Amino acid sequence: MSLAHVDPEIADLIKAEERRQADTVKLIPSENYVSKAVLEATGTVLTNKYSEGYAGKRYYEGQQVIDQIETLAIERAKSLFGVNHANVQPYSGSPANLAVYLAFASPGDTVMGMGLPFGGHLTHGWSVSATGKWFNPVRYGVRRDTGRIDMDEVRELALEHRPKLIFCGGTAIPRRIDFAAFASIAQEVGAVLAADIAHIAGLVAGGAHPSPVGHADVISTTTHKTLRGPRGAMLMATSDEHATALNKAVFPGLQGGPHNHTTAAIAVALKEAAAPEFAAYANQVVANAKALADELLARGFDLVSGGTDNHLILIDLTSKGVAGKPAAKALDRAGLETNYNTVPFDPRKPFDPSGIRIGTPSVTSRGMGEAEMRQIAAWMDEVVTAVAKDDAEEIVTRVHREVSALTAAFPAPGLS
Ligand code: DSN
Repeated sequence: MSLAHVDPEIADLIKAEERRQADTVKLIPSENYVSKAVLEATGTVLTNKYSEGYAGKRYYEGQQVIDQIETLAIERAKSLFGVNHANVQPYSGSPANLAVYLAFASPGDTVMGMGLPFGGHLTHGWSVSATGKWFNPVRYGVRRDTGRIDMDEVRELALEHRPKLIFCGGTAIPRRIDFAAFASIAQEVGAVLAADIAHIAGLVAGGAHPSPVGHADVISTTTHKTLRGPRGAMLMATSDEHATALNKAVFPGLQGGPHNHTTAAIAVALKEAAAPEFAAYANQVVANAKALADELLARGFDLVSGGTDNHLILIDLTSKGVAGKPAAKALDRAGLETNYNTVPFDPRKPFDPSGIRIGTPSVTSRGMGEAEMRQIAAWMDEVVTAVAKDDAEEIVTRVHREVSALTAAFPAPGLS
C-alpha cells in the first residue's frame, strides 16, 4: 500500500515540505538538492538488510548484493578523490569525526581544531561536544583584521601544546584552506592531520578547491552538502596503516550495521560527481558565490574576510543595525532561506548572534547564475534594511511574490 494510503498525514507533510523547498531560494550553504536518482536509491529495500562488517567479512549472511554495492561506492570514492582508502559507512559527519578521534587519540589527549565561533565544527573540540569534554581541546581562530585563519597562531599553539590530532576545515570558513601549511605544522609536532572537507567536498571533487589529498593523513566528509549526495559521510586516507585504524574505529568501534540504502545513494552521487557536468557545477557554485558577495559588498554589507573563495559567505549584520536572527526570520518569510550564525569575535550569544551564513550550492543546482545572484543580493538588502527600520512586512510580502516567480523559472532537481 502506498504511503498516502497508510499514513496520509505524513504523506501530506512530505508534499508540503516538497512545495516549500520548490518555492524557496535555499541559501543555507550546507544544503543542496539531490537528483531523482539519489532519492530513488535512498528509498529502497536496501534499508531492510543488516551488514555489520566489511565486504567479504560480515557478521550476517545474505550479503551477495550489499557487498557489491558497498564495494562500488568505495571504488568510486577512491577514484573521485584520488585516495587509496575510503570507508563509506559513517552515519554522518559527527560520527565520522568521532571515529577519527577513536582511531588516533585517547581520552584526555590534547587535540586541536578551529573554535566553533570562528567557523569550526562542534566535533573539532568545542566545549559542549563530547570531543571537547573527553579530550583536551586547543582552539585556533581567525585574525581580527583579516577574518582569515592565522597560520602563525596555529603553529605557535601546536608547538606549545603538541596535540595528537589536528583538525582543519569547518562550517563557516569563506576562504580556501591551506592544507599544505596545516600538514607542515602537523608534521613538525608529530600530529595526525584530519581535513574535514564536509562543506567543500563537491568543490574538491569538481576541481574548484585544492584537494587535501597528499597533505592530510585523514579526510572526513559528509556526502550531502556540495557533494550533492544523501545524508551520510565518508572517511578517506592514503596510507594503509590509517585505513585499518579508521575501519576499526567506524566498525566495531562506534557503529553497528551500515545504512545500505544510504551507501547505494552515495555510490550514485559519486558517479554523478565524476561526470564533467559536475566540475562545471562546482565552478559555477564558486562563481555564483563571488557574484553574490560582490553585490552584497556593493550594497554595504560587511562580509567576514571581505568576500569568499568558495561556496559560502558569512555576513556580519552589525553595520546594518540588525541582528542575525530577526534578519534570518524575515528573509525566510520572504522565501530566502538562510541561517543565523555567529561571526568571529561576536559579542552576541550563539542563539542570537550578529550574522547570517549563506551559500550557493542549492541555487546553482537549480541552474541559477550570476544575474540571479545579483537579484538575490538586492532582495536581501531590501529585506534587511526594512527589518532594521522595523517595517518589513510589506516588503517581505512583495519579495516573496518575486522569489516565487524566480523559483518557478528554475525548477529544483529531485522535486516533482
Ligand atoms: N550542520 C552543518 C552545517 O550546517 O554546516 C555542519 O555539521
